[in-house]
Amino acid sequence: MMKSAICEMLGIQYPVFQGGMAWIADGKLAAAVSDGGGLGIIAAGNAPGEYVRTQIQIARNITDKPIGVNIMLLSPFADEVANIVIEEKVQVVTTGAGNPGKYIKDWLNAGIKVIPVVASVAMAKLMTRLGASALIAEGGESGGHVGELTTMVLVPQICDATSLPVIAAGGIGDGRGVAASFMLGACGVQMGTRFLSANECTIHPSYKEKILKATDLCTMVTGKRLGHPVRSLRTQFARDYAKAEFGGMPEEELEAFGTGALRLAVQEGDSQKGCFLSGQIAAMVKKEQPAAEIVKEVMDEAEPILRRAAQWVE
Ligand code: TUI
Repeated sequence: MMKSAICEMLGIQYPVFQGGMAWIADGKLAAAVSDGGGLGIIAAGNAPGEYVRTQIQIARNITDKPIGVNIMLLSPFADEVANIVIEEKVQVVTTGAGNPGKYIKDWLNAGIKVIPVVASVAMAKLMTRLGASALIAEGGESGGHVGELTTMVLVPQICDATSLPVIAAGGIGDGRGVAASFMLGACGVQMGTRFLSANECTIHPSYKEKILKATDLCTMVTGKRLGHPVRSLRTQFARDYAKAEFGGMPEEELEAFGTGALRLAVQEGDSQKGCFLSGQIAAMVKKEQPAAEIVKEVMDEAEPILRRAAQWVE
């Protein structure tokens, strides 16, 4: 059984976070992960505060274990959600796609553990100075909004730049990824794509099927021109978007092209117009199973790998 600093800090059994995937990570999925001993995280995405409050309450009705909320800082409702997590006494807040600096003091004063996603050393240092509780170092192998650096390169540099516990994210899909993350200096992992196949994950069946059928080269990054690069499955929509992006479509038209595409993928499974966010590990997702089983399975796989690692120096 592997325990780490993050387990102690948060009172969780396994150092496994479920990523706060917009439109996907609801109260039901988060509760299943937390109930399984990991940290389930509700995604606020672009949703209004009251949606997030409802999801927190749904999770609380399923589990009394700690849960987290991920605040997507580009959301027009970020301020509103920032207050709701305080009112609802959420145990952990993670943030993505920006600098959460203006909220950190209030969250810490409310007793919330604050764990920003960082994609650079500069942001890691700033968050450390502002009193963050831990950091998630997310490499560009992840699905959704991606930074420049890979997990292999980012995690050790973030570990060198901070004394806080570091959670590795991006490109982790099984126990080998967990073990490698610990080798890089992390004391926990966050996985998103792997949880898309969880029984409790309520995405459209055709989204799940696309993930289960994915192969190694199935994802691509679009959106660089508008400053928000996003990794998704290489579907018709992603190809069309890339063509428009490089073909000189005016920026406002390009913006409109992408609007609503996440919802269409998650709720309608729309293969033509949906944007199916996915990390590069999609090809490693092989079966549907309970979220709790995923948490336990990756940790059970990691343990013997880390034990065997000693053989290299014998
Ligand atoms: O946030 C994510 N992944 C996401 S957010 C999302 S929804 C979306 N909607 C519209 C446009 C774009 C995305 C889908 N997936 N991951 C966490 C993450 N945060 N990855 C990278 C970062 C990040 C990037 C820059 C964190 C901080 C940062 O700081 C820049 C600055 O200086 O403000």
